[in-house]
Amino acid sequence: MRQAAEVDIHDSKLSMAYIYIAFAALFLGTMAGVVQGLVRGGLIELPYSISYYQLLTAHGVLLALVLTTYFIYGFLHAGMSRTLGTMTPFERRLGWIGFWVLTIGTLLSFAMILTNDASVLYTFYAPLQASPLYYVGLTLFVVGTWIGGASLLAHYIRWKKQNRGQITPLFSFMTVGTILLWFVASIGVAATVLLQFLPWSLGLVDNINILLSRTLFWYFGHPLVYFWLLPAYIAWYVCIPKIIGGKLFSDSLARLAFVLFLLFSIPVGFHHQLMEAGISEFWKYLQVVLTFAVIVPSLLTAFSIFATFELAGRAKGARGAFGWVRKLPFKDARFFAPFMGMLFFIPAGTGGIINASNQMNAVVHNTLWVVGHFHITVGSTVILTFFGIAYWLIPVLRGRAFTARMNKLAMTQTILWTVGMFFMSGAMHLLGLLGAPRRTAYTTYQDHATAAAWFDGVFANQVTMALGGVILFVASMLMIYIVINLAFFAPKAHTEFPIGEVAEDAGETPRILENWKLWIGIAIALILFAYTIPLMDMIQNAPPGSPPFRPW
Ligand code: HAS
Repeated sequence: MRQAAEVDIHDSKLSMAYIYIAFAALFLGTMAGVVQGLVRGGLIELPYSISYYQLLTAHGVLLALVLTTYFIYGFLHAGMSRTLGTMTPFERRLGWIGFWVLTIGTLLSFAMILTNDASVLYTFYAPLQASPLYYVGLTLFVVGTWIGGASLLAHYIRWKKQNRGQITPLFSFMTVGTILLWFVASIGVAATVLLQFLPWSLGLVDNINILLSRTLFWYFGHPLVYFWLLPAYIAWYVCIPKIIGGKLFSDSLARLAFVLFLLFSIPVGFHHQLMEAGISEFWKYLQVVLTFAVIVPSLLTAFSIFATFELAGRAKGARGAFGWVRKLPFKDARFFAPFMGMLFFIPAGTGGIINASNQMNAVVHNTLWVVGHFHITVGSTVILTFFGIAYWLIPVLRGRAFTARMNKLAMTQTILWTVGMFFMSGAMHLLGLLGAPRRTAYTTYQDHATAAAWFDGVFANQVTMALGGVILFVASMLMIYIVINLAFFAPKAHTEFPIGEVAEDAGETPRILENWKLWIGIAIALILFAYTIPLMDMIQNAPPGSPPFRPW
C-alpha cells in the first residue's frame, strides 16, 4: 500500500520553490566566490571591467542572504506542515505572496549588482552609495520575509486554538522562536534602509549619519547570524536524534536555549562596533556582557547534543567513557554533514568569543580573521547542516529516495567541503592575526616589507586561501549535482521526515517556556535598555553626515 506523503503536496510545492532558489544562489554565489578568491590571491585578473568588489558583493549577497533565507523558509514551511498538519489555503497563499515579494526584491537587488550599481558589499556600509533600486530591492526582500513569517505564525496560532492546553511540537515551537527573533531584529535594517539610505540615494537629503546607519544595521546584523543558526539547531535538536536512532536528552533545555536566543541575541550589535568612535565605553561594555550571555544557549546546545549522542550510543550497548562515539552513524551523510558542522562550531564559537573581547577585537577587527570566522560559522556549521537536511528534505518533498549512490557522493561532498574550508578559513585566520586586512582586493601595498611578510608563511599565504576556494567550488558543484538528482531523477519512493522523540526520563516541560508574550516583553525591555540612550545620543549630537561615495 502506498504511504501518505509526509508533507502535504501543496505545501511541498511552496517549500520546493524556496529550495530551488536557495540552490541556484549556491551555484551562482560559489562561482563568484572561486573567481574572486583567485583574484584575491593574485592568481588571475578579471576581464571586461568586472570589479573585484562587484563580485564580492554578489558572492556575499547570494550566499549569506539569498541561500540562507530561502533555504530556511523552505525548511520551516515543510517542518510546520509536517508537525502541525497541512496549511489552510489562506496560510499557503500568504506563504506564496511572501515568496514572490522576496523574489522580486532579490531579482531587483541582484540586477543592480550585475549592472555595477551596487558594489557596496553585503553590509552596504555608508557612505558607499548604491542605486536607489538596490535599496528598494532590499526593502522588498525584508517585507517578503515578513509576509512568509506571518504565514508561519498564522499556522501556529490556528493550531494553538484548535489544540488548547497541548504543548506545541518542538519543531514548531522553535520555528516560532526563530521567526519572532527575525521580526524584532529586521526592524533595524528596515529603519535604516527606509529612513536613511532610500531618501539619501534618491537625493532627497544630501548627507547620511554613518554611525546611526551602522548601529541600526548591527542591531539587525548580529541576530541575523542566529536567524541562520537556529534552523540548523532545529535540525540538531529535532531531526538528528531520529537519524542516529536515539532520543532527545531534554525537551525543556532545548526550548530554554531558543528562549535565551530571543532574549539575548539582539541587544549585542555593538560588539561589531567595538573599534568605532562615537559610542561610549559603558554601552559597549554592557553589550559585550550581553554577548557573553548569548553564548550560553550555544553551550547548552553543545551539552544537549553530546548527551543525546551518549544516550543513543549507550542504548545501543556502548561501554566506557567514549564508546558511544563509535555508535554514531558516520557513514550516513544525513548525519555526517551536520556532524562536521558541529565540529566546526567548536573553533568557530571560540573565535566568536575572541572577537567579542574588546582588547582582542582590536587585533582582529577588519582583518581576514573575521572572514575566516564567518566562513566556519555560517559557511560551515550552518551550511553543512543545511546540506545534511537537503539530503532527506528534497526526497521527502519530491517523493523520491536518497539512494546509496547519492549518499556516497554526499559523503565525498562533505569531506571536500570540510577540507576546502579548513585550508581557506585556516589561512584566513592566520593571515588576519598577522594583520592582513579584509574587504580589499589583491595588493602588495607597493611591495612593502610588512605586507609581504603577512603572506610568506607555508600555510598562511594567498595561494592556500585560493586552493581552499577551488576545493570548495568543486564541492559546491557536486552539491548542485546531488540536488538536481534528488529533485528530478532519484527513484520514486516514500522518504521519512525525521522527527525525533524525547527521552522517557527527560521530565515535563514547564508551560512558561511557551509564554511568548513574556519573552518578547523581556526582549524589548533589554533592547530599550541597551540601545535607547546611545541612539538618542547619535541623533541629538549627530555629526554633519557624509555625502555619497562611489569609488568604483
Ligand atoms: Fe560571529 C563577526 C562574535 C557566532 C557570523 N560573525 C561575524 C560576522 C559574521 C558572523 C557573518 O564579538 C562578520 C560580520 C561582518 O561582515 O562584519 N559570533 C560571535 C560570538 C558568537 C558568534 C560571540 N557568528 C556566530 C555565528 C555566526 C556568526 C553562529 C553565523 C552563523 N562575530 C562575533 C563578533 C564579530 C563577529 C564580535 C565582529 C568581529 C569584528 O570585529 O568585525 C557566539 O554565538 C558563538 C558561541 C558558540 C559556541 C560554540 C558551541 C559549540 C557547539 C558545537 C558542539 C559540538 C558537538 C559535536 C555537540 C560557544 C554548539 C561534538 C561531538 C563529538 C563526538 C566530538
